[in-house]
Amino acid sequence: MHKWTVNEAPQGLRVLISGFQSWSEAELRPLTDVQPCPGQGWRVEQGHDPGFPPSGEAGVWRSHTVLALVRADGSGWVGSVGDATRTFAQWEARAGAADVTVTCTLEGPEVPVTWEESGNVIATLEARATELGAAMGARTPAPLRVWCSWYSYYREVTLDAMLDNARLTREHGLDFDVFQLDDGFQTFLGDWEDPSSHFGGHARELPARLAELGFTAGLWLAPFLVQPQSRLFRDHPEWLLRGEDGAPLAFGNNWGGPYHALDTTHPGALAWIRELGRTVRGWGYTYLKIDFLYGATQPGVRHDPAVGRAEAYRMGLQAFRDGVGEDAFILACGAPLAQSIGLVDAMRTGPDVAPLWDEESRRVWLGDATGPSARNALHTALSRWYQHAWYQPDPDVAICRRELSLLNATEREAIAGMLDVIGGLRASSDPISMLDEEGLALLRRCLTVSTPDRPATLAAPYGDAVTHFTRGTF
Ligand code: 9PG
Repeated sequence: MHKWTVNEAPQGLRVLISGFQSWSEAELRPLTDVQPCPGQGWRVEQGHDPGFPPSGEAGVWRSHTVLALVRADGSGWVGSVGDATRTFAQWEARAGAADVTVTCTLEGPEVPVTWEESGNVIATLEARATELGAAMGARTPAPLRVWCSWYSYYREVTLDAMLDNARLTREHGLDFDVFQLDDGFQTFLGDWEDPSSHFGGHARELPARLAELGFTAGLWLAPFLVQPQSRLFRDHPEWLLRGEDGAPLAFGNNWGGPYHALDTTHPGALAWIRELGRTVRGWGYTYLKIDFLYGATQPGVRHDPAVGRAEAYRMGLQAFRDGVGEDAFILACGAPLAQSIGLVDAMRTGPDVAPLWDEESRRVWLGDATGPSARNALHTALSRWYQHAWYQPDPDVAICRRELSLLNATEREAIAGMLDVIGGLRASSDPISMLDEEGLALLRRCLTVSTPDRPATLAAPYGDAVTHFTRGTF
């Protein structure tokens, strides 16, 4: 463990943290505040690293890969690492009476760890992020404009809904590059080739139909997850990550209950992941949104006990990349961030957007800002601005419709403005037929690709990253 003491009163400092995976909070907060930690175990599994969860203690903040302490004038200290391929760097800042103790624990092989004083935290963090990206061969292709089925059709998506929307965007001259089918086309996680009863076709029928309309076909998969009802679960229990008791580890709570994960150190599981990639590529999909990737990092008993969690994750990701090919575009989601650099093209850098601004009950009273809301999605993606050196950021979809939404006009505008600052992918999920003239105009604006911006300043009195990213928009 690396350890430093900062001889400065904690009351004058703010801390910048980045949570474990896409959906975990990233934020700039007064160091003496309490780092929120969800009370329910499954929410810790789904939004954080159960091996290094947020502390829940006043004045104790945990962060992954990087951590910064910031003085009122924007100067301070930056902690960073030189490599993340096989190592989790677990940072903690602990406020004392008149000083701060900072530690960095490496889970995995030793890597260079740097803790440095900085006259400008923004500049130093960006420089270190750029170095880490370069060391790990970051892929930052041109950003794509994506229509995704999730945020309006959810699991009820059908083949017809995909095609209707694809046709309508052409009629309205909306410039999407990719039409991406999300969760809902399959029966169970793991049985990707079995269509759901409501889908009205098979996922393999879509790419050719989209190609006729000039679109790249995109598909959502959770390649490391296995539902207990699936054939995969029944046929290959030996490929599953196990708990200390020897039983397949069940964690999280989605799709009607907990789920399992593949043990990505098992050669059989790795071959299956590679084959899954090859299969969907064979169906014609060249854009893959691969989700719930953190499943491969859960603490548990693995086939090869010599492989650590970060390395196991990367082996699984590499197998998928090998299957889909070097030229496929991979968007990772629910994924450990720095450990994905070099293998993915884009990364969701926040929790899900939802057609509502904030869900205060969950965020404030349950201490969990990993839930779906426009506020959580944008706040977190903004607080990770420096990560554009690691992959194309995906701040999730804009919402321009007025139906099926609780967002007001100001909130819809605010989302558009923040997407402009975050840069990266541009996406929408709106059923095109729901958009009036105003909605279409806003969507056209949201599909304009921009360059990621940096915060104007990290100087006090502002504590909230959102208030820093203005560029004069609001
Ligand atoms: C499909 C969705 C969409 C979405 C992803 C991801 O913590 N949770 O329970 C939780 C559930 C779903 C979720 C995120 C978190 O959404 O981010 O874009 O693809 O899966 O199921």
